[in-house]
Amino acid sequence: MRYENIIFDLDGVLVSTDEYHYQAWQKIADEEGIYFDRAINNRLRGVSRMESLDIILERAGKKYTQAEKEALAQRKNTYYQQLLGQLTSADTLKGVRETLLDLRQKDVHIAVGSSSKNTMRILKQVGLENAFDAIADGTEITKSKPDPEVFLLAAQKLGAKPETCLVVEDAAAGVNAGCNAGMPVAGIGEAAKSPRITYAIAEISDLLRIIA
Ligand code: B16
Ligand code: MG
Repeated sequence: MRYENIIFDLDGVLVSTDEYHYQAWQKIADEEGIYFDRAINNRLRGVSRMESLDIILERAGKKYTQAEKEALAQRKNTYYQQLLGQLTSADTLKGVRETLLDLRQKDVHIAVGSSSKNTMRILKQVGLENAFDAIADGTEITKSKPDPEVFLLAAQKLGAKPETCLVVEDAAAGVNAGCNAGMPVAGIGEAAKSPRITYAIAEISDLLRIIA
């Protein structure tokens, strides 16, 4: 077996929550009269809530105080959580459920490594809360991707050395976090084009070929 451990990003890899993040940030930007589009939104993938807000405020016509920024981030999360209300098991990405079961049957240890503070709620809502051997998320870290903290924590929870863990990511910040953790990275979606990845995959089930 080439990899005994796989650490999955959540948003954009396991579940299609990325569209809800986009819609919630778009609402905030519209309310504040700040220009925002999908290209800017792509820079927010894998990045923490407050750092995402800082990227959006680059286009703002005024300076925001720390208290104002915290209120905006809180408001965005309220909008995001309202949208999460629609999330069902149908929102897990193609092949995820079957591939996770196959990996566990092959004794591959699997974990989640996500910047999101909403990770547990999302996993419960799509019925994947018991699908992993370990979960490391935004509630447990001080530095978000591209810092390696969340992936190193996931490896530690698995009791695994970083170099034995394969990271699966869809975003530049996450690919860099995996590389900074000393882990090989499989890139999916936009991340499949990153020069820093070890493997490009079109869908999650391609992992079964990589680990064989
Ligand atoms: P929250 P990931 C990331 O999740 C998202 O990609 C990113 O857009 C979001 O800002 C971040 O989580 C924080 O999310 O506001 O729910 O704490 O890709 O690391 O699974
Ligand atoms: Mg992601």
